[in-house]
Formats: sequence, C-alpha cells, structure tokens
Amino acid sequence: MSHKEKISVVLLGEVASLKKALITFITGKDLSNLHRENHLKKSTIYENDTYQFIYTPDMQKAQDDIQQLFCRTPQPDMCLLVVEEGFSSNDVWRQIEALSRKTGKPTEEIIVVLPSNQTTESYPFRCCTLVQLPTELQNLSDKHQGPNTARSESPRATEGKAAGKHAGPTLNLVLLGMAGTGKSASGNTILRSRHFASRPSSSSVTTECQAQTAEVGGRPVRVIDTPDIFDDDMKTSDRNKHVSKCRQLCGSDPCVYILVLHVSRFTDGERDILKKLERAFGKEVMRRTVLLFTRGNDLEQSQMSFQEFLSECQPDQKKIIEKCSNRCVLFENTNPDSQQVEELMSTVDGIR
Ligand SMILES: Nc1nc2c(ncn2[C@@H]2O[C@H](COP(=O)(O)OP(=O)(O)O)[C@@H](O)[C@H]2O)c(=O)[nH]1
Ligand SMILES: [Mg+2]
Repeated sequence: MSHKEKISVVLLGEVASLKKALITFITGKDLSNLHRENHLKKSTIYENDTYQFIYTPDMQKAQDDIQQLFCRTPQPDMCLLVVEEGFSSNDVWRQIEALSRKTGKPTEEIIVVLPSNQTTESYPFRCCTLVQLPTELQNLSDKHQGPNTARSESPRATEGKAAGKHAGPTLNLVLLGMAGTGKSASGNTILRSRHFASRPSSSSVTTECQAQTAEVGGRPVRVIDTPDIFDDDMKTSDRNKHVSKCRQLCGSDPCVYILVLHVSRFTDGERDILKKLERAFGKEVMRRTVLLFTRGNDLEQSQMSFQEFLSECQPDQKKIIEKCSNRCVLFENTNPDSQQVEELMSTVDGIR
C-alpha cells in the first residue's frame, strides 16, 4: 500500500495518554517515552502499513492546527474523539458541535471512542469502544480497497455492494417524523418494495431504526426508517439509543434527513420539531433536511395544488418550510409512482 493510499485517522481529545494508547493499541508503536511537551504544540503523524494516525494537541490550544487538517485534500478518512472515564455526554456533544462548526465535518462523521467498559447504546453521538475500534477501522479499510479485494467483508460493505456497482459513497436518507405521518410507507415508495412495516395504528408500528439499501435513480441509497423519536413521552435514554443506532446505520456515509409530515395534519408536537431534530442530530441538520409531505391525494381531492398548500399553511408550518430553505416534496404512497421519487432525489441533489 503506497503512502497515499493509507487510511488517515485524526485523533482528537483532551487526554494525551488516551490518544497515545490508542495509537499503540492499533499500530503496536510504543509512545510512552515521548515527551509530553512535544504533543502540546502541533499535530504529529504515526503510521503503519495501513493507517496514518494524526495525533492532534489539545483542542483548546491548537484550534487552527486542527482546522487546517480538514482543509487539506483529500480530507482525513476518519475523525476520532477519544474521551476518558467519567465523561459527560453533554460536554462531549458540545465538543462535537464545536468541532463540526470549526472543521465543516458533519457531527455524524465524528466518532467518539469510549472507554472499553462502556456500552455504545445510550449516547446521542456516534461512538464505539476501544475494543470495537479495530472493526470500525477494518470496515473503513474494506471500503477503501474496493470490491475486488480478497479481504473478508463487513456486513456494511456487503450491503453497499448489494446496492449496485457504482463508485462513491452510499447516500443515507434518514426518515424522521411523528408516528403515523407515513415514514415507513415513504421508505417503501423510495425503495420500490414493501420493506418496512406500515399500517394504520394508534401506537407506533416501527419500534426500532432499520436500514435497507437499494439503487435509487442510479445510485446506492440507504433508506433508514425510524420510530417516532419526537414523541414527548419517550424516555431520553430510549431516544438517545435510537439516535445512536441511527448514526451507526449511517456509518461514515453522507446523510440527508427527510422530515415526513402529513398534508392534512399539523400537530402541537410538530410546532417545534426542528428544535427536537437539532437536539438529536446537531445544529447543521436543517441545512440537510428535506420536508416530505404525504397524502398528496388529500390535496387533489380538495383541488388544491402543492404550491397553494405551501403558501396557505399555518404560520408555524411555514417557518419550518422556510428554515429548510423551501425544500419540500409531495408523496402519495398509495400510488408509488417513480416521478415523486425522482423529485425527491433532485431536491436531495440540491443539498449536496
Ligand atoms: N392515503 C395515504 N395513506 C398513507 C400515505 N402514507 C402513509 N399512509 C398510511 O398511513 C398509515 C401510517 O403510515 P406509516 O408509514 O406506518 O407511518 P409511520 O408511523 O410514520 O411509519 C398507514 O396506514 C399508511 O398506509 C399516503 O401518502 N397516502
Ligand atoms: Mg413506521
């Protein structure tokens, strides 16, 4: 593997000894004798045949140095934030948001490396333990090497191949919204198969995040269906668990969030839905959100065009539309024709 082909991994975090331990764990290089002062000033590269680890100094002291790492081409392949025992989930999330603002890296692409005794289920950010890290790196390495490699493949790499022979990352479409708005039905329309359970119910039919990959409009797309994570009655720990699962399903691929709404219904719980969305997926989420309105036939029956509907809807709903830069599409899931999916994909393309 040539120098250029190495997988570059940026290591961030306040505790130097943890970052050094991680490099030792993966590369076998013993960094324990290195002077601490060297690490306070600038980034340092440690590598083996496969990986190039970019050790960064304390984020507070080297903000510009870190920012520059993300300005170069190609961008680092992976960004790890190493945290110590007893960390605060809120502090870590704030660090992720600050890093994302500084570097332009989406929050979902920053992976938190937790101490090995933690479980990854209950956090609102993407994470793995030190013990799980080699698998994450292996997945990345598999992706890098492309489909003609003899290496064993991760489930995610296999899933990607099932989506088609196209180069480039799989695009994640994350379906979000209140229960009964038609997330699962819209997922099925996009996938052109009845993959997700969808039926009338007073309680949530979808109880876990699920992903299915298919070729949509000639490109690999991973559709992620979610339960109603905006339900005010949901326990925070359960919400965090779903968000964390959703991030895991997205992997390091780009994400577009599809907020599913119902043309004939706008509930109190939806008034501040963007705030809830931001809390779950980070500040930049609105820049990457498309509003998908279901039940297009209801408009047809009232002889109303979609444009009329958008201009006449409630003020709070209008604010949501404006905040998402008027990226709106109309679906009728009982008539899953491909034109509505094409419109969705061209709106999604407008974001990227
Ligand atoms: N008429 C009509 N019904 C829809 C549409 N989208 C979803 N539904 C129905 O609404 C109900 C709830 O849909 P579902 O996909 O399970 O909602 P979810 O809870 O958001 O996943 C189901 O009975 C769907 O068949 C649509 O565009 N038109
Ligand atoms: Mg559902």
